[in-house]
Amino acid sequence: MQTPSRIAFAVAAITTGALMGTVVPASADDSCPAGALCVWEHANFQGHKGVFYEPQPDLTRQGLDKNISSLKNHDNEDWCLYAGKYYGGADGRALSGRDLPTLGVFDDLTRSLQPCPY
Ligand SMILES: [Ca+2]
Repeated sequence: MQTPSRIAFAVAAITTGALMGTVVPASADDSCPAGALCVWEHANFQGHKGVFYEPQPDLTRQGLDKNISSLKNHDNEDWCLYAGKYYGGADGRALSGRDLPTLGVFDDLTRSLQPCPY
């Protein structure tokens, strides 16, 4: 089921895509295993990558605090991204199975993330 808020998040991610740069490292690893949420520091699955199977209350330790710019949700459930550490602040929902080359208003905003509890 899709709520209006989930749809708005996906649309926002798509509409800002044209504003992003075109620098693409040839060796970038844009893969993401089944069951994982994968995030990258740059748009279009470029740069430093994080692969998560568990909730992350503080992305500082992965070098991704306020730095995530694209993601792939290959888990079988939706993941929620939060503007605050420990799942606080504004949140956005990354739908299961969705690849998001840009994150719209959530670009460089996420400080924690977890499978959505609701
Ligand atoms: Ca970034």
